Amino acid sequence: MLSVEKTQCFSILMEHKHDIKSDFVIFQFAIQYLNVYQVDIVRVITIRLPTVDSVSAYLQSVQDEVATVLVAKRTLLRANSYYEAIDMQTTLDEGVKDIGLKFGSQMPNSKQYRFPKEISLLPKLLFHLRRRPLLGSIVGHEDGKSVLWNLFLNASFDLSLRMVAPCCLMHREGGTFEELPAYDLAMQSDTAVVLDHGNNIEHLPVNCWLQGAELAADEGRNAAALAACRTLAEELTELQFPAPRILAFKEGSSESRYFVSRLIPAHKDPPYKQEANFHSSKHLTTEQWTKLKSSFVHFDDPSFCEWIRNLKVVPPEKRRSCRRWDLNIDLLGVIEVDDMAGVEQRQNKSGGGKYFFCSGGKKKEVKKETGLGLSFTKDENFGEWYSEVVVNGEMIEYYDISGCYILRPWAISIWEIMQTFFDAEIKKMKVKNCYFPLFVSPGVLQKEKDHIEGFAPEVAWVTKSGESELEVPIAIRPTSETVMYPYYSKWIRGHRDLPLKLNQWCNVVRWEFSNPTPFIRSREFLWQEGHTAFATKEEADTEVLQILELYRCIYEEFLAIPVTKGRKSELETFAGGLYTTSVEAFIPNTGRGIQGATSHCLGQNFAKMFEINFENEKGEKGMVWQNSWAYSTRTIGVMVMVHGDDKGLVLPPKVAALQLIVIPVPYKDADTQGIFDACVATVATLSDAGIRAEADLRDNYSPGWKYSNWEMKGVPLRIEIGPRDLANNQVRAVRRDNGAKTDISRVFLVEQVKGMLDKIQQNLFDVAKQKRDACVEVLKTWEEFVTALGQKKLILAPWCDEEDVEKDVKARTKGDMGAAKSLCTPFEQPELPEGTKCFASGKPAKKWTYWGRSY
Ligand code: 87F
Repeated sequence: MLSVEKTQCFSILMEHKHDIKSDFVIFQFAIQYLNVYQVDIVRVITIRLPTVDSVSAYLQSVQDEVATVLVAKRTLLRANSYYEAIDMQTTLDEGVKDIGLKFGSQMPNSKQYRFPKEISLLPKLLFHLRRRPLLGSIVGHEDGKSVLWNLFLNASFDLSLRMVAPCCLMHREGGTFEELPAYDLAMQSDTAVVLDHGNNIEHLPVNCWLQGAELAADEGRNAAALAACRTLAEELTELQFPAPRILAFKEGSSESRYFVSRLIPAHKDPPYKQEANFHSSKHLTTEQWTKLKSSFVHFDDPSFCEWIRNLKVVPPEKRRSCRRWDLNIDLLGVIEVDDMAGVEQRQNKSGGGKYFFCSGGKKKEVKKETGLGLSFTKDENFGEWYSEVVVNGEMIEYYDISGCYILRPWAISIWEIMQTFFDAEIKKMKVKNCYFPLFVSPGVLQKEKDHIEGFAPEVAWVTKSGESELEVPIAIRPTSETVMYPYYSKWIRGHRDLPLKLNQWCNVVRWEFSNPTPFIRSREFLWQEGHTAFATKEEADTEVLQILELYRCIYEEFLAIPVTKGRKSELETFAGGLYTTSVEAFIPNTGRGIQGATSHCLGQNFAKMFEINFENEKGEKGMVWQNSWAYSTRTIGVMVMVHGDDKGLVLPPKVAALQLIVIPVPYKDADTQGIFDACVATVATLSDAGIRAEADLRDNYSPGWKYSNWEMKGVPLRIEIGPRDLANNQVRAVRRDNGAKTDISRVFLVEQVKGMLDKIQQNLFDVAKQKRDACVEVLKTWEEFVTALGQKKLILAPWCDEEDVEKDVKARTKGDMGAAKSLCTPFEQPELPEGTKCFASGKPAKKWTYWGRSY
């Protein structure tokens, strides 16, 4: 176990506003390890403890310093109002300071204290939590982001849920509530989950642990249930300060499903996700990392679970009798349910609404519900935003193997649209599709040592079948040069066998170790790989550029993403090849370049290695010239990153599975059937015209819910049809890209919609280009380079084109964010005046090259 002695810094954070009057305290502190293995690591411990009743036991069981925190907490718990609590803040701060002064000294300009002394209990409590404090942030769709969740899942499922949700109630038709075992609850499809609402940044003073409510309810059918839950929650929290905020999940919404899925133990965050939370740990060697990890008590360490159990977290005293949800819970999840017989009707004093507890009642008030969007914004937390968008937009589901993701139909349909285009184009070029096996024998893999050398750690191997070791392990293709070329050698004899142009659509596996990201860096991905062989270099050169143009087309015309065509530097050229060309995109939010697709001229390197020879017309022997080229599902990730916004995905019409969604908006006394019929007719008209359109006629969701849902999924155009539209023979069209609303007469529906889809496609490209161009910095000196890099720019600089200089640039820019490198030398070169110097070496510059950090 890592001794706290080694820590340089210890800060105590206390949540003081959120648990007033609760019988629990949420006790949280952070330990920051500075310069341990040269990285800063913050561990935050969040623990929920009953204090009011049993502080004395804690004082005995925990060390002084921890006890002091609890005592300070307790002081606060005496507050009767928010204002009193604020006043107590001073007392509390003093308490924290005392702890700091007692055990260490405050760091200059910081709230942190140096702790020279070993505090032996603390490492036991170490827990990963990088995000906002409090257990509450686990609830709702942020939960997946919190490693802390695993604690609950490992502590026992029932208990886990109960730690965040002291009572789990299911709403029954007719306004009754029934307590439900947590596990059943997770499996329910139309359940109202009453949970603590958690810590919400916009609602700081509304966190109470026992009576908050988080609802999962099916809107249409269960709007009433929702209202009942709200009423119940209000009633329950009537005496509570601060009052709870009630959030609602709708059954079937992605948030709700995500939430429910997180309740099932199999969905716990895989370790790589936890590791991903500690970006700075990238710089650790594997050994250091292993050592560091083993130094901490891990969430799934049995002793930790044991320790948690030993805390004997007890729920509060029964607050009101005759309540179905008055439970006594011990740590193993044993529940004693209070007397639950009888029907009880309660008046909701605050809202005036009624709810009926237990059977037989009816509630009367239906309140408007809260919509849930993304919990991270693109500008503030790009990484989290991205993960959330791909999941909530239903492109990706996380899988329990690190770096592997489930590609859901919504993503695959985009892939298929690009595939249809590209496949037809290469067929026009006389490329034929084929399929080679997934497995590679070690022999051929080793044959091309130069090319494989740097990649070897990423090659995955099959070593066993059942329980028996394979005699010879088999590699899984990371790319197919070594799989295909032995057969090229066999199939190519004379000039009549040339050119040989093959392509395959397949998956490849590269066992990446750096931070996996859906679509962008995954251990298995889909791609097409083209492998061609020609008699002459000229033919090969021509094809390299033809293919590159198709890649540009995919990015710019399908995905609406501006790219730069160019050539890779020597250092960045594929080791087995002669030269590499690529299309390069840029992500303004992160200031990183991203290689979109590559088209290589392999020269004759592989031909030499694999003896791919032919005889020309004159009977002379020659070696073939080869190319290889690929684009992958990474394209989809770039699209999400470039166009997505705070409402979710934004799909360019050309790649969207659904270009348009029609939503009926029936008001109370409207001609609902008429509206539904108009929706169906609208879809039929548009579909006949080749527009990918559907109507969302589900009767269990409100129009508002549907709007957000399809916005999250990025459908380019929404058509709403309400009573007014029906009367005027029109529809209302709302653009996803800019929110613009237009009323369209149904007479001109097809033309207008086509026009709008074209405009959306163009606008997405224009906006993306404008954003990218605004990031381009043309510069000439090292100082300017360093400044621009710090400002997340895409740098265009004159370069001497020397490999050592690029290595030097990498070395000089190394750091937490990763080093800068050359991205490409654009084919379109600005003028390079005589005497221009290289920005990095001062030698005469030969070309303009793009530089930056990259994915
Ligand atoms: C990882 C493990 C083993 C990239 C790898 O770009 C081998 C490799 O050869 C490897 N990662 N590469 C380079 C792939 C080059 C080339 N292959 C055909 C392409 C286009 C398609």
